[in-house]
Amino acid sequence: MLKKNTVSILGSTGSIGTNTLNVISSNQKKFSVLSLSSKNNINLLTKQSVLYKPKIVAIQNKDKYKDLKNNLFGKRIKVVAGDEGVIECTDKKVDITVASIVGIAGLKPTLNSINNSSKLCLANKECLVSAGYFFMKKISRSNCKLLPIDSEHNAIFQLCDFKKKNNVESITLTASGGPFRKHNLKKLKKVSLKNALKHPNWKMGNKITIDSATMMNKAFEIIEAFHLFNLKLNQIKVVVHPESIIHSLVNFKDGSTTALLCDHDMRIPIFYALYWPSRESFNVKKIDLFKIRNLSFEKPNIHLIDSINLAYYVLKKGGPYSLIFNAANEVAVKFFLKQKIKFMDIIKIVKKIISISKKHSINNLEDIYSVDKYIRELTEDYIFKTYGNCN
Ligand code: MN3
Repeated sequence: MLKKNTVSILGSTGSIGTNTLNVISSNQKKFSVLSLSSKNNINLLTKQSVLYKPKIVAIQNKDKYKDLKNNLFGKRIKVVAGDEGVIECTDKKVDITVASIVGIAGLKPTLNSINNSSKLCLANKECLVSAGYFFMKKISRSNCKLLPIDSEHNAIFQLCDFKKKNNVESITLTASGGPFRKHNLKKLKKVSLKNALKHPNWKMGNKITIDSATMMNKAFEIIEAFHLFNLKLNQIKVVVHPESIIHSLVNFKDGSTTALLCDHDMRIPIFYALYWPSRESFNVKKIDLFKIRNLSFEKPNIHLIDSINLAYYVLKKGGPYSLIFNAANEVAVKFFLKQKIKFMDIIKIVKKIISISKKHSINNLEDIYSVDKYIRELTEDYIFKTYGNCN
């Protein structure tokens, strides 16, 4: 019998987590689940645990520990809780870790998983956006192979052997442009929460859906690409491609450009990452060029271009500015989701916080957390002062 690959999923109840389990269930002879973790969703975590029989499950919200423990009574599954519990899930040797916790909360467990995983399939953006230099240094000193799951970066990974990077002139990240790619400023100012949560192509969590609408998501992806592939700023380009069929392109020095095409289904990059370095068949919708007929390309909406420009700006400024960028955006999005600020305020607030932040020095992980915390408080204060009491 074939030896199964063990898999740990950090953030198993979110969109990437559930898609990962969906891929795993298509070939349970190949994979066995070692650990699962979730922030809050004990109902789904219970279901997943019963189905996939992990050795250990973690619920980050300690208040839900007792209920989860009761749900899994007699199942021979170790139940742990809190941040420590999530980290405990990464303490055992494992073949594959899928890191899909949303936000800065994913940083510590993902960093810990580098010590114990042969392969790290990364979906969490903050590891690269907030702690890119730190994270990549740790990867380069480890035996852990890093595979990006984010569809654009997964495409670039598939297209190019970055050991021969000197052949590459630049990369082009594609962006769907979100639901407001054609909106003028007047319309953008009136965008409702409901409309901002409707992404034309991808079904994702709320935070990333809003980030796609503001184009902040593409800005974070520029930062991700910068660290993942060790590129210069002028080597990273963005094109709006509303059909989301081309997932990114590599432009070689000799004039050739290669592109990766597939349906917009997150299970495809997840499948690729889980099976890498081999390729196997996957029962998923394959693209039909005769049905697609046309692929189109546009410049980003001029009224949202500030988001993209911020990525280049913070990378140029260096140090902790990407961290500041991310923290300020996370807070602004939180207030937009609570309908306390307007859609276009998100970009305004993030720009403002970046401009008033002083340069913090970052020497270790604790510095990253303390700057992150400081910027979140600063952003909240700023929002309270500028937009009134938002409680
Ligand atoms: Mn993406």
